[in-house]
Amino acid sequence: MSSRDRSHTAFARAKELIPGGVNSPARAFGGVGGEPIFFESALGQRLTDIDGHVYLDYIGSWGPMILGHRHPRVVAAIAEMLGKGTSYGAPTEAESHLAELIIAAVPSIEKVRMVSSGTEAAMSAVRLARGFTGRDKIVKFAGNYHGHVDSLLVAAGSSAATLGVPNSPGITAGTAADTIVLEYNDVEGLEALFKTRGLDIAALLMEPVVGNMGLVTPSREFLAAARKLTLAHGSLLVFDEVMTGFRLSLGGAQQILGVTPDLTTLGKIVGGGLPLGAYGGRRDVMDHVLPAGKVFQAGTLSGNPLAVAAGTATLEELRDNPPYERLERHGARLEEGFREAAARAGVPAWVARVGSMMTMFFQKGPEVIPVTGWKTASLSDTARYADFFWKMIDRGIYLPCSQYEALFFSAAHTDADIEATIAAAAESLAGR
Ligand code: KE4
Repeated sequence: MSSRDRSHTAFARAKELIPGGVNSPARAFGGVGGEPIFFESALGQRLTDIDGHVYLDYIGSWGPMILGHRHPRVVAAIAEMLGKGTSYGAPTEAESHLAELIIAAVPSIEKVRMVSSGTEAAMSAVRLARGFTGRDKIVKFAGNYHGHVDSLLVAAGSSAATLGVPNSPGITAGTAADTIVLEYNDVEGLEALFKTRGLDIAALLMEPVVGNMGLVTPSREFLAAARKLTLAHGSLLVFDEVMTGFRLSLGGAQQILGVTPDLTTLGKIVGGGLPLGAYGGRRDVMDHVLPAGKVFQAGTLSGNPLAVAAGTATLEELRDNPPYERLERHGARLEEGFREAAARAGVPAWVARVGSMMTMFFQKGPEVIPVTGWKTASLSDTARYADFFWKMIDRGIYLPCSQYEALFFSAAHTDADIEATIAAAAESLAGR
C-alpha cells in the first residue's frame, strides 16, 4: 500500500483546529499508533481514503452502516426528505412512524423518546431511572461504555464496594460516588452488592453483549442474576443496545438472549448513519418523562426529520429483507478463518463473536485465556494487535483502531470479501 501523504497533511492541519485533530478520540488511532486515515467517500462495504486507497470496511462508522454505505433505500429516503426540509423543531408524523417501527421490533419498548446520540440516550435513561425510583445509585460494569455521560465515565474504585472514581478530569467525586462499578460476568459480586445495597440502586446499566472492551458475551447465570436482582429490589434493568440494537437481530441482543429489560437505549443503526439515538421501555416508566411526567429531557434536533428518514429506511430494509442469516454465515466463516490463521501462525488469541460483531484478543500466551470481562480483556497484547492492524491496513482491510473495540461488517460484504479478509489475516499473522 503506497503512502498516505494527503492524510498526513490533513491530520497536521486538523490538529491545529480540532483537539487531537479528530471529533472523537475513538478515531485518533491512539490504540494502534500512527496517524488516523482521512476518508473521501464510501459505497457498500468499501471506504476510499483521500489518497485514493480502497479498504474493506470493518468499522461501518462504529456500527450504523449494517446495510453498507449509501444503501439506495436510505439515500432515496434522505433525498426525498431534503425536498421537504431538514429540521422544524416541531413534531412530524414520520417520528411516530419510526417509533412504531422501533416498538414493533423491540417488544420490551412500549414507549420511546428520540434523542441525537447514544450518549444522550444513556444520560436520559439514567436520569429517568433515578426520577422513577427516587434512588441515586447506578450500577455499571468495567469495560462497558455508554457514551460520555459524567455519571458513567467512571472506573472501578479501590473501595470494597468498588465505588466509582472519575476516569476523566472534569467529573466530580460526588458524581462518581453514585456510580458502582462491578466486573462483567461476576455473579457473586452482583449478588453481594444487591444483598447489602439493593434498595439504594436506581438502575443496573449493561451492554447485553459487550462491544466496548472487545466482544464479550454474558453468561446465562449473569444475565439471570441481573434480571432477578433488579426485579427483587425495585431497581430498573437498562440494556444499552446502542451497538447491538437491530444488529444482532431485529430485536437486538434481548431478542436472542431472551431477557426483557425495563429500559433500552438505542443509537447507531436506528439513525441509519445520521445523528439519532433513542431510549424506551415500560410505559409506566416512560410516562415519567416530561411533558407526560416530571423527568426533564429535551433536544433541539431530537427526532430530526433527516435522521428519522435515514433511520426509518434502514429499519424498514432490515424488516423487509432481514440480513441476519447472511451476517451469521459470514461471521461464522470469519471467526473460523481468524481462529485457524492464529493457530497456524502460533499466535495465542481468543476469538469472540456474536453475529456480525467480533474481536480477536491477542494474548501474551502461551495459554489462551477466555475473555469474560475487563480483568481478562485488559491482559491483551495491544502491541501485537497494533502490528496486526497496520498489516491489515496495508492489505486494504480497515479494522477497528483498538484492541478494545468489536469489528462490524455489513450486509454488503460478500463471500469473496470474507475470504479475502481471512487470507489477509493469515498473511499478517504469519508476519509477512
Ligand atoms: P454515541 O454518543 O457515540 O452515539 O453513543 C455512545 C455509546 C453508547 N453505548 C454504546 C454501547 C456504545 O458503543 C456507544 C458508542 N460506541 C463508540 C465505539 N465503541 C462510538 C465511537 C466513538 O465514540 O467515536
